[in-house]
Amino acid sequence: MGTALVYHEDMTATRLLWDDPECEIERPERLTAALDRLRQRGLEQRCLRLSAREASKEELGLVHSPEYVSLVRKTQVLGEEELQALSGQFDAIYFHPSTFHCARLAAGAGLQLVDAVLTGAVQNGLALVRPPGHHSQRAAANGFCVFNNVAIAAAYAKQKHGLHRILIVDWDVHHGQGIQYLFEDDPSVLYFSWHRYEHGRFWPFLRESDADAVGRGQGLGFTVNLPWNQFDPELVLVSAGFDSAIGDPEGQMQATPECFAHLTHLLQVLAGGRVCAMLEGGYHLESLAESVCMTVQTLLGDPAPPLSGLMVPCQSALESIQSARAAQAPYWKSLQLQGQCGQVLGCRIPPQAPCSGYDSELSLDVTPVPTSPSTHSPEGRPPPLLPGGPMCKAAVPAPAPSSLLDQPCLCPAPSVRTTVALTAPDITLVLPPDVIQQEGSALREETEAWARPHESLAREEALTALGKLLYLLDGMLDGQVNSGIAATPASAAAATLDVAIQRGLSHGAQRLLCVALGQLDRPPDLAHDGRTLWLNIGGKEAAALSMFHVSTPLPVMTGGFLSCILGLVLPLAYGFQPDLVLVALGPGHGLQGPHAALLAAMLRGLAGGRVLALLEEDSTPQLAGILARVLRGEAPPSLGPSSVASPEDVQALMYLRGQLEPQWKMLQVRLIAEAWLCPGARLCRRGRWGGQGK
Ligand code: X5A
Ligand code: ZN
Repeated sequence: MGTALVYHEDMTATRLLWDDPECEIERPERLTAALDRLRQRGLEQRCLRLSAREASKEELGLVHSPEYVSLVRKTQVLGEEELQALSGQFDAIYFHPSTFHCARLAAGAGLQLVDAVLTGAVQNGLALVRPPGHHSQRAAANGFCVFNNVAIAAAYAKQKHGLHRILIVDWDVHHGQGIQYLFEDDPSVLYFSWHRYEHGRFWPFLRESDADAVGRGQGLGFTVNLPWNQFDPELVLVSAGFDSAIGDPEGQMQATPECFAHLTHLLQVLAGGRVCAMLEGGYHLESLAESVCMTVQTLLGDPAPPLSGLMVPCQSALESIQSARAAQAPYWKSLQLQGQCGQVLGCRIPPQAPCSGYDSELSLDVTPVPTSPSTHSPEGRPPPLLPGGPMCKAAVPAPAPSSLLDQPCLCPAPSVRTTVALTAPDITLVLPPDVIQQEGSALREETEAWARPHESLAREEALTALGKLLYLLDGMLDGQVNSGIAATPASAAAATLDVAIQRGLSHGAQRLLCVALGQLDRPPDLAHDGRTLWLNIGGKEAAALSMFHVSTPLPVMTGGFLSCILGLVLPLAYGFQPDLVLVALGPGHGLQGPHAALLAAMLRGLAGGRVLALLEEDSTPQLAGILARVLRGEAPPSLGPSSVASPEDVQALMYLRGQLEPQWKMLQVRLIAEAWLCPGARLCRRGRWGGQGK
């Protein structure tokens, strides 16, 4: 449906006229560097270009006082000395004669983006603006921010479009205290911010930036200071600051540009993909330009490049997340449930920060597991054979900022994004136009050779399906096709999956993640060499037979399914860093289209989007269609009002997390996100939307 890019050249006019080391980093080149890079990459050309308009007085009045707006208006006619004197009344602010015009364009750009997304003209978009907005308050400029662009957009989406639940994600390195103040008693706007804090020693040095600020009045629980979130929102606004990116002089953090692709990708499963990002901070021009490209590329639906580096949460991050969970627990049921289970099972944050993505030594093994660190530690991996695999950027431990930025991304986009290789032709009817219907098949002889050991593959229909699957898989492994869907007769599902795994491993995949839904047993001859992570959702009971062989029952409730994906599948998948993902919907998988779509959409964040979905031949055309759309980059449909996880769901999840946490460090992250995914999860809230589901 498209991505909007909202911009106006006039916004490069405002600049610092005097000497001020604190403010000089907020300069016009921030916009031109980002835009130039978008052009160079051909990304700008793929967007719907919108020219920013000025926000009106009434629109600014949605969050600012009339007195403040007229104060800023008057700066247009002030001389340099007066401008400097007025600027000095605020913290980290400079005014320029063009400030009022620029700030109105910046706010207006956000409104245009919201209009474009909410009228369905586009799916999502980015507003490239300055001055930024998230520090600005009802009657005060602050931290380079004059009007609060994102807050105005949220108030406008409520007022003009009648929305009731808006999520604001603020990934700028600074706390957007301005947005927090404006919505702290408003339960219809969930403000989530992660930011550098340093126990109050990082700008803006505020006590209320800590995790225990949770909102007030009706808005208790709707201010979340720290990591990730959601409450089945209708719209996602992003305060997209890139000053947490590597090389930034303000933030001094280490986020690689790829991180922003993943943040964007994770947000795209919310609100039916309606994501409006607006530029906030970001002061290292190179890093800013790259990070903006990653964001736009992901908004356009391209798969996120694999993350480099160690997948290990650091101790202080774990502590921060824990504080935020503790502070939020009174307001969100699922946090309470899991808190209890976690204690019972003794899952706590370990005292020492671990040093590798996952430990090769296994304590709970029933089956033998590999112990050679060279196969298991991310540092010692063999180079990938696949184009665009996780090692395509030659990840090294603790990469130096400059070397990371110097390396061009070596992940070429395959010429074909998604291919569907189905045996029942009527399914083509529901496919999007750019999804290719595969005609080809692997050579008959080769197919037969792969099928020989499997009785269930002897039948002609099974062989035909296998030939198509092998052809598709080879296309993916050779880098011609990014993702695909194949089908097989139900009776041959397990054997077909077995062959797909063997073929993938022998044809270049270094690490293969297999997510098997329904009654699919782990292939008996699968080697325990750590190259395959087998995850069965639909087993009889929760069991971790080894760190690479995990089985869990299909969750009963939608909330349980979400927790399973967010709290188990994704942490394991991100820790494993596969370069190929197989997701198989086997006999009795019981998944509805939207659930399957969400799973596929989230798995698409792995392996550069190299995901092959295997369906049963008698699956509905709708299921194939929805998966094809998600795999080519469309947002999955919203799950709608959903139930919280059942006690059994929570227990299975907590049991597995407890078992696997010593090996898979990503599991140490205690999620906050899942609490917001279910409207029913809200505690202590009547009226508004608390009791009525939506
Ligand atoms: C938007 C933004 C930062 C102000 C830092 C002042 N403002 N030291 O990133
Ligand atoms: Zn910032």
